[in-house]
Amino acid sequence: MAMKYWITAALTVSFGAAALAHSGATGVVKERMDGMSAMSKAVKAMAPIMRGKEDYDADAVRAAADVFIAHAGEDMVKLFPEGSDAMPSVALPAIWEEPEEFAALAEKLQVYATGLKEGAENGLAKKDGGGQSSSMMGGSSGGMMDTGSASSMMGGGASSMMGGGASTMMGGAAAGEDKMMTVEEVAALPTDAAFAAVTQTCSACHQKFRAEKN
Ligand code: HEC
Ligand SMILES: [Cu+2]
Repeated sequence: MAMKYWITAALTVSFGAAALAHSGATGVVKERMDGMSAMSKAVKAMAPIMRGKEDYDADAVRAAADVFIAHAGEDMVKLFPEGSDAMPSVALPAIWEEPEEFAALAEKLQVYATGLKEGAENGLAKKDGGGQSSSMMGGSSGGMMDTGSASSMMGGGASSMMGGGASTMMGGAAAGEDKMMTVEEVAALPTDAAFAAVTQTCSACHQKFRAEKN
C-alpha cells in the first residue's frame, strides 16, 4: 500500500517534470529549473533501487541525497526572488504570499535529504537478504513521532510501518501539516521510507507553489 504510495509519489515528481520544457528560461528561472531537473533525475535513478529491482547501493543513495541537499534550503529559496514568475515559469505567486511556508518546505527537503544520506546504510524495509534494517524492525510499538528512537518509530515492524505509520506521516506532510522530523529521525528510518519522505516533500511544495502544467 505505502509501497505503491511512494512509487506513485516518485513517478509524479519525475514524470511531471519530464513534460515541462524550459525553452526560453533564463537567469534564476533557468537556474532553478536546472536544479529541479537534476533532482528529478536523481529521483528517477533511485526508483529501481527503492523498489528492490536493482541491488541496493548505499553510495548511490548518498549521491542522490547530495543532489537534493545541494538544491534545497536556502540555496533553493534564493533562486525564487520576489515576482520571478513570468513565463515560462510556472511558479505561483503563493511563494511570495506565504514565504515562510515555502522556505519551510525547502528546509524540510534539506533536512530529510540529510537524514536520507546519513541513514543510507539502513537499506530497505522489506528485503530478503537480512541486512541491517532487519535489526531495526523488532521494536515495541509506540508513537511514530513522539520519540526519536528507531525502535519506537518502527512500531510493530515493517508491515505496520509501511501500512500505517508511513502513510499517516506522509499524508500529514502532503496536507502541509508541520510535523517535521529531525535529521536523526529520518536517518533512523529504512532507506525507502526516508526516500519517500523526501519525494513527498517535493510533491507537497509542487502542490501548493507550482502551477500544474505549463
Ligand atoms: C520548496 C518548494 C519546492 C520543493 C521542495 C521542490 N520543488 Fe520542484 N519546483 C518548485 C517550483 C516552485 C517549481 C516551478 C519553477 C518555475 O517554473 O519557475 C518547481 C519545478 C520543478 C521541476 C520542473 C523544472 C523545469 O525545468 O521547469 C522539476 C522537475 C522539479 N521541480 C522537481 C523537484 C524534485 C524532484 C524535488 C524534490 C527532490 C523538488 N522539485 C522539490 C518548488 C519546489
Ligand atoms: Cu523548465
